[in-house]
Amino acid sequence: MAGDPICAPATPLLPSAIAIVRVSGERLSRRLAPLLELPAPRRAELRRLGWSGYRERALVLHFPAPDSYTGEDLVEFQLHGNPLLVQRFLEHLGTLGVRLAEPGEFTRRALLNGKQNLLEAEALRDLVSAGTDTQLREAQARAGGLPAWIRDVRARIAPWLARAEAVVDYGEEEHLDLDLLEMKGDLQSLQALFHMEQRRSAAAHWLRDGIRIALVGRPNAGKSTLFNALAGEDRAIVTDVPGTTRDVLEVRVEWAGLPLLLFDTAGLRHTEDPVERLGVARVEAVLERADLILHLVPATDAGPEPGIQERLAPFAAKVQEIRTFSDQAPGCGLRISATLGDLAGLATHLRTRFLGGLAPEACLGALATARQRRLLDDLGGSLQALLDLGPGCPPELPASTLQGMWGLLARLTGEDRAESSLDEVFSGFCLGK
Ligand SMILES: Nc1nc2c(ncn2[C@@H]2O[C@H](COP(=O)(O)OP(=O)(O)OP(=O)(O)O)[C@@H](O)[C@H]2O)c(=O)[nH]1
Ligand SMILES: [Mg+2]
Repeated sequence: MAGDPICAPATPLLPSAIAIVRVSGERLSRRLAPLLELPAPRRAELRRLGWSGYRERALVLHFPAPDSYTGEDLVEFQLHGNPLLVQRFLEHLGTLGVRLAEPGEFTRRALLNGKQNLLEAEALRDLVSAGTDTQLREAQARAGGLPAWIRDVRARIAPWLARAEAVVDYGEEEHLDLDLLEMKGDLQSLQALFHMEQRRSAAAHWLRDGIRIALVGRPNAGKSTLFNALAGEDRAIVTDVPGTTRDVLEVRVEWAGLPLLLFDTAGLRHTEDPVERLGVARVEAVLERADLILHLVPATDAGPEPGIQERLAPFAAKVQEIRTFSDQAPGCGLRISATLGDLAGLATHLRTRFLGGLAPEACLGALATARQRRLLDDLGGSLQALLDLGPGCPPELPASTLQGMWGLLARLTGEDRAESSLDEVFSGFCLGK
């Protein structure tokens, strides 16, 4: 029920200097009266709190409705950062009729009270979990309000929607007509806009989610050397002994402006060594989960080993062969020398493959989540259906297609509050957000 008082820790339950507990709901000054007198709006004041034998001095902030994060009365308590103390405090709030919030419930209320749109809410969720600088910037760019293109699209289709609906409702008695050709001519240019946004969002989704890259190849192909070079530190052991790497190593890095999750693996070969065999077996799971499998083949080899190619065949669409040891033998194609630090070809390859040639900066602010991209694709499909309408079609067709597009935009921004799509978004939130 919107408006019933909720509370949650806004900081992790770990020993720390300060723990923040948030409370949101209607008429909080009355609800919390047995515990404290709320300070003046937006003024931090110290309060002595006492309950069931516990005594705490807390800094308290009060944001009366509607000027708060949730749009309701909101109170923040800064307590000493002891998890047990926070637990006891939350329990006491429970006795005052303040229940524990669901994950994302504060932000959900912000959305319902018009404080935020759904795109901003999703961006805030991603901001909290961003793990690299690019991911931070990507989430921040999306947190900055409604993208201008959405406003433009609305402004462009609104008059046609109104006209189409008028023709459906009063066309006969008022002798109204919808000039299909004129409408299509006017909306045609949206096609290029949608294509561009789809391109940007296909790239932005990699910036948001990160790219999982598996390094595979025969023993001594240079996998661990490349892994270390990309990680910028000596994470994996490198030797000229074949079979050095046994386990799967994992590192999260930002490289060439891209957030990468790298996996170094055991060299693929038939081996009697039981430990190495286990390592080779583990490669399979990495191959499954990878977005890109870099098959490292030394430039000094005649070519890739057929046995390995066979093993990678089921993943062919995401396998890229890359020649290592470019400092030791001439050749063409994608070539690197991790020991010389010559990795420019790989950077170009990754940017082309995952960003479609766009610069990372050009993708900032684009729609990036799976939900958003689905709706964007649907919008593109609806526009195509509209442009495909033949002469003489009944006005109900363009009217319902335009209504559909209007509805998709509303689902994108969260103005359409279909519970299922909100649940999808807020299930990913942490407690207290
Ligand atoms: N000259 C040259 N040597 C390289 C290059 N890459 C790796 N090496 C050398 O090749 C040897 C094997 O490198 P690793 O990175 O351990 O190879 P690996 O593929 O991880 O090997 P395993 O873990 O045994 O499967 C080391 O002596 C590296 O210094 C390169 O690009 N050029
Ligand atoms: Mg290795």
